[in-house]
Amino acid sequence: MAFFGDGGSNTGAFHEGLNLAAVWNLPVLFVCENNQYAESTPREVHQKVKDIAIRAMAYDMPGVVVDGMDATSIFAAAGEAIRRAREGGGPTLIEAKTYRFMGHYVGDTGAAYRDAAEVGRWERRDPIPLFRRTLLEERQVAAADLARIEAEVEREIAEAVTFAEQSPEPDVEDALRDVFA
Ligand SMILES: Cc1ncc(C[n+]2csc(CCOP(=O)(O)OP(=O)(O)O)c2C)c(N)n1
Ligand SMILES: [Mg+2]
Repeated sequence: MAFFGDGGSNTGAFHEGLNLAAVWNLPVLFVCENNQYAESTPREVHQKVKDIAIRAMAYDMPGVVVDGMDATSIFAAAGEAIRRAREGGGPTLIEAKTYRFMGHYVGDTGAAYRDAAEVGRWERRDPIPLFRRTLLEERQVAAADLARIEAEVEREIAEAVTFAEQSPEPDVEDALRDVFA
């Protein structure tokens, strides 16, 4: 599975990757997290297509648009693509339409290029509370079970932070490990 953004889908590597994956019938999921901005550039300024998923057509692979705020939809779309890949059906391009609530980097509030009303519209569809509601109302999951899972995750994160802080500094050579260039 390869994850990238709407901006990333304009680069040569994206098109070359899809082309080769299609030609070699590789078991790959290309997952585009379309959050409507490439850094601070709105999507309509940097690409003309309405749906990035249609770019799959140029490489003769399935392209799927999915509601990136809805975990259940993503699970279903990914499941289908994974099944196809495992059965030898080749790669799939999935475009998840979503949003970035914060800025692009620490120090970027996002306020310089997005108005509060737009951010608010997307925040109302925040995938985490949305999925919580689905679990409580449609799947009849008990609120106490969600609270217990949340507490477990909080503890796991706290342990990971402690582990990181107490671990020795990495070696300089580690900076180049797993880097392909
Ligand atoms: C080939 C290349 N061109 C330009 C950049 C500079 N750059 C860094 S992030 C970015 C925008 C990426 O947009 P997107 O893929 O939508 O990711 P997001 O900003 O949503 O995280 C750009 C142009 C880069 N890192 N690599
Ligand atoms: Mg983006």
